[in-house]
Amino acid sequence: MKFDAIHMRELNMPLAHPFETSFGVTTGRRVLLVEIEADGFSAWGECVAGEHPYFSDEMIDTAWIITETELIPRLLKADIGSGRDCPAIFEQVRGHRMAKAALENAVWELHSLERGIPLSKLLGGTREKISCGVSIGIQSSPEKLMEVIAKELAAGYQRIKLKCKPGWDENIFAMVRERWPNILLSCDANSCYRLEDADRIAKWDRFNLLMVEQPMWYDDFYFHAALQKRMKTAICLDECIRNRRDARAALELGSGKILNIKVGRVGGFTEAIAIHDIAKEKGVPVWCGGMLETGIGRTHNIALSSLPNFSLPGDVSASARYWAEDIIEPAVTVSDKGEIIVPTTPGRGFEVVRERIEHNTVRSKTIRR
Ligand code: OSB
Ligand code: MG
Repeated sequence: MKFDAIHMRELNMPLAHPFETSFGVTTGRRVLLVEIEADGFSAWGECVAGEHPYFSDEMIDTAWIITETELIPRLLKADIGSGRDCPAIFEQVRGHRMAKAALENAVWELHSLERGIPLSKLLGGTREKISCGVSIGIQSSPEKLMEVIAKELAAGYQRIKLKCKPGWDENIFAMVRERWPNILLSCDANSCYRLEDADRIAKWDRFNLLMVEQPMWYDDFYFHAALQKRMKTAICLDECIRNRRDARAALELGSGKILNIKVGRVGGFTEAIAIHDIAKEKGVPVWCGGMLETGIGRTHNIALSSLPNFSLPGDVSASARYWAEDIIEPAVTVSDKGEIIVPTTPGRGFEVVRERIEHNTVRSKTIRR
């Protein structure tokens, strides 16, 4: 199949609440969306690259350039059978996985619409509903954090993940564990610790955390393996897993015991599924991470989370935690049991609201075949 046109746009959307991690505070998102038009269908993809190259080496501005000048021209020239054809079409371009994922995921969505089946089914999903946790940013005070946790638990979320950094870690875990001894609790360092912190982290077993996410460098396997040997608590890898080879290498080295799969970080659904399968074969649980997505990326995450080895609660949560008004209808909601129902209608299963997308658009570009 040949595509008629691909539209790019940048949306500027304020977050309902600022989100603070060890690498900085995000108050609003600049989101690159792509829309593919073909055979009377329209399908969307969201690029999760940040405003700055702080989580990974991509950012929205680099993603925009690569999408416009390298990826879309290749895609418009190609004859595409399915989303699985995309990695080969993009292969000559090294890296830029978040940019590639936006387009590849739109191709998968398009294919699911054409076939009249839910995106989740096309990906190999088997779950009718997915288990949800929340990722809670660093707060202005411990008291404020306790309030936020209480609210999320009352809403039904099954797992609380605390963003942490030196000075906002052990003291916080102790306080939270004292009030909630039995909840599923984890932390995410976003690569902020170094070798001199290893002795301290190795003693975090006392907090009974489900996992410690990406404590060391964003590109490291070796020192994560050394740290994992010193602790019972699972290390979960996020930033350092770029592809299926990384997943295999990291698991064989013992760098972690759980994987966070983010479809943008690994370059699209094809690679995300491959990583899921490798983890499954090795008996390693995975869960779906989030990147403060709008409804388009969020619903793609729901579809991915329906695969069988997504056996731990993920970071995919309700639209309202991020946006005053999401760009899809209905917004993503979570039941009081902390679950999202996987749509059973064709495609992503949620309608895009074009007026809202237009309203938030600050630049756009159409490239035709
Ligand atoms: O490391 O998982 C992360 C947000 C932005 C960048 C990196 C991360 C996160 C989150 C939030 O943890 C997940 C979400 O709620 O979308
Ligand atoms: Mg993370």
